[in-house]
Amino acid sequence: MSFEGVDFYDIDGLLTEEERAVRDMVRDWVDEEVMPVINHHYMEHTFPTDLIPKMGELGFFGANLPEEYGCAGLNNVAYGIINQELERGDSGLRSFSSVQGALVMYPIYAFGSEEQKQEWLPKLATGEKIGCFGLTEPDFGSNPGGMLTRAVKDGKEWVLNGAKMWITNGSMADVAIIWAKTGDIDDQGSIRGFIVETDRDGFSAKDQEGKLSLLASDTSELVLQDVRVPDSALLPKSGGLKSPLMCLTQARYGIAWGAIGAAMACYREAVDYAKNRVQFAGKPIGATQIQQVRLAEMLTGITKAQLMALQLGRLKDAGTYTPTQVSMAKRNNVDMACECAREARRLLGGNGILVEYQSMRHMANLESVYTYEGTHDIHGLILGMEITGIPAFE
Ligand code: TGC
Ligand code: FAD
Repeated sequence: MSFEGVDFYDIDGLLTEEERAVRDMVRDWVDEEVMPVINHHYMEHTFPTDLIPKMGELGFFGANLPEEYGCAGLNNVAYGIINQELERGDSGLRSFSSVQGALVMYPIYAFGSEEQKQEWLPKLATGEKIGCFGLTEPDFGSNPGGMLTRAVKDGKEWVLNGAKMWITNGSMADVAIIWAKTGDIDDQGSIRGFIVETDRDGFSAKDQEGKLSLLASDTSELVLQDVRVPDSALLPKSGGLKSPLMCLTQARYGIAWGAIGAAMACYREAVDYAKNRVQFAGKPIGATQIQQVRLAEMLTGITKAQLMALQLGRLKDAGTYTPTQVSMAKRNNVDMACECAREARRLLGGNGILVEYQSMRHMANLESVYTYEGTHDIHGLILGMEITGIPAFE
């Protein structure tokens, strides 16, 4: 599939040679390895696990982390572009990579000891080990600071008890980053992160049944019942709710790019269909004003999102970006992608509900992306607080 026409403002011209090379490499890999199998996995509700080693070999996991830990050491724009191209394939594929890199490798990198980094990062970078991130609980989604999961010190061990909900990669994972309170249940400051191997006694994971979105992705519930881990499992530099929220900022940044990829796939599909589908008077539907305006709106939304993501990436590389800027991009770009997917599906008529076309798969996936990593509403409230200085969460 050609991508001419989904770069209306010559974003390519703003990229370095290395960033373009990364984009072309991931794009080709997605076309050759992901597109032929994704519908099968979506319909079977399975994640394409056989792609994991190659994703590791190509350097997708934690691609913006340093080479000394086996990572690609790319800048944040190139890292964002990887997310864009993976999500052009499927949001489930980008989710897998986001969780592995931004939510498992990043906390080990940012809050771990040197021994923890040496032990875990190279294996997570190759995909030899798979990780998940347990923050959300059944009664604490948008408000993770209320979490009930506890870690209590017992000699040289910690004992963890609690339940985590909606955990991407949960049933596939070898290791879970678990966030738990080590002090009073109303003390957000006592939240610490733990590296928990999933084969420890008392740890169990169960697939989330009944999903209608992100079907080619593992989403699970975790239960920790008197799970004992050594003191060395504690991420020593983690402290307070701020630590998991810092991880979310990394993942939200990747999503701001990823959503553009899903939107690009839907737009391309809609353009091709509009030019070829003939109704009334032997003319393609793309000759009608209503479909042309529909396509114009999609391309405008994508172009604005591309510019936002690129500038955010440049700010991140300069070390001057803020979590609130990430919130704006996650919120805008995912919303834009939801609109694009829905409009593309509608343009395709009856064919739009079939799995051999991509738009409805992306449309369903993007409903999860709209909700996870901070819902659209929560990012609106984060922005509102920045603008007014008044928190409106309660
Ligand atoms: P609040 O008092 O505002 O903040 C506590 C401390 O954290 C700091 N902070 C951040 N730091 C870095 N990045 C961010 N994004 C940050 N947001 C806040 C803040 O400055 C403060 O620092 P300090 O030094 O004063 O202690 O905390 P709050 O309890 O009022 O919560 C605020 C709120 C609602 C914004 C936060 O709880 C939130 O973001 N809620 C949304 C939860 C969420 O996004 N969950 C995602 C779970 S993981 C997931 O969905 C994975 S999907 C994976 C996939 O498949 O891709
Ligand atoms: P709730 O917080 O109950 O929100 C319900 C509704 O109320 C939403 O519309 C929300 O915007 C709104 N709302 C909430 N608070 C307010 C308020 N103060 N003012 C106005 N409106 C409000 N979590 C992890 O920890 N790890 C993962 O790997 C992970 N993967 C996920 C994968 C999938 C497919 C999904 C769907 C979720 C995943 N999550 C994960 C959880 C995700 O982060 C939460 O679903 C999300 O944070 C929202 O929490 P909730 O579902 O409990 O909704």
